[in-house]
Amino acid sequence: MPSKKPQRKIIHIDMDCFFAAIEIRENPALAGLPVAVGGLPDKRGVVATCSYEARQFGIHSAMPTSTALRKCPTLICLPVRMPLYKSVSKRIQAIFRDYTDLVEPLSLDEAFLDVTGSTRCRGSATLIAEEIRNRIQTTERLTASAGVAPNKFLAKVCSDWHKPNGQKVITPSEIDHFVCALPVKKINGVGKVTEKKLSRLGIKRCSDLQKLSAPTLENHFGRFGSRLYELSRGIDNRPVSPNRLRKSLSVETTFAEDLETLESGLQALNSLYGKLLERLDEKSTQIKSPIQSLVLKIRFSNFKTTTIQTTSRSPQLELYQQLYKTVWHRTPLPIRLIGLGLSFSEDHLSEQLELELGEESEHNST
Ligand code: TTP
Ligand code: MG
Repeated sequence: MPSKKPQRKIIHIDMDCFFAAIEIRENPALAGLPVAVGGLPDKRGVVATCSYEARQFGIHSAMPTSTALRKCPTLICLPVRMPLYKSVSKRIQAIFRDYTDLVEPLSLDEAFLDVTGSTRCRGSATLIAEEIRNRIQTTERLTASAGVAPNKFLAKVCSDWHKPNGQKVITPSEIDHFVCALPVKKINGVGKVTEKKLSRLGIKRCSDLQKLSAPTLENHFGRFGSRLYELSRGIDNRPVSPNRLRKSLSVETTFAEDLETLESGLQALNSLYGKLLERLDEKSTQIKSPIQSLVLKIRFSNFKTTTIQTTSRSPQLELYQQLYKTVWHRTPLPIRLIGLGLSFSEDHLSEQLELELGEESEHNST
């Protein structure tokens, strides 16, 4: 048996209102003003993110831009400039990699770092997080927040704690005290529905959750129940995986005007299919397993959303068209959004993962 593993040191870094902060940096006259980045109101776009000044008006990500403008008529709405944000993202990730190879990006502005083995900053994760945030500030003129903890779950909760431009550390001895007081809605995966369900069971905080046995939680929440059992005790053994394998990929578009006919829908689907192939090509290095199914997502004019899928080993336009016709005949309503997705075989993923872990442990034992 291997000796007891050292307590891990995980950092979660999350940039503050990332897209908006970059736009404000590019045009300092916008500083202090309510700024949103996203789709335009006449195109029925939604807000991707907004400045803290805009958040004070109740504006948030995914809100229709037209609603945001009603809440704050002086809101400055800017279009998304993805290539610019990607270039910043690349540079901040290079800073992360200066401290450890174990960097797992979650999105353009967010990553987990495992610095357990790092000798930088005298091996102090707290100092590493501070130094990284200082470097981002100096080189990019942007602020980031960080969480430092013995696992991913707690590190992510902590990076949000003193946002913006703050950081919070939880040491191993503080875990119990911290999680007991933690509201369950802070647990990643507990959305409005689960929160309500828990609330009906009289559960508001993790200390309440701790009173339920694992089987009881599994009865109520299935597999997520056993995860709740662990997370409510501050336990999370997921490793930081630098080469996280992709399980799905999708593209979608919301139309300026609802599509009223089958033909217009099929036409839109054809061009979206082209985008899907482009994206598949872009992400090819992250995909290590075969395609398992094709997924079509449709949102109707009444905002009801449906998804339908079929098994296939390759992205085929004809199959998406068939799925589309099925939905159209089932629900003949104007269509607001079409999404095309691919899901990759999970069995293969776990085989791949085992293979990689096997190689790693072999490496460790030599
Ligand atoms: P977040 O980190 O969720 O948000 P944020 O960085 O804008 O703000 P915070 O200070 O609260 O961290 O997302 C990072 C970027 O991803 C965000 O700037 C824009 C983009 N994004 C979307 O495009 N759509 C979304 O629904 C969300 C949540 C984010
Ligand atoms: Mg962020």
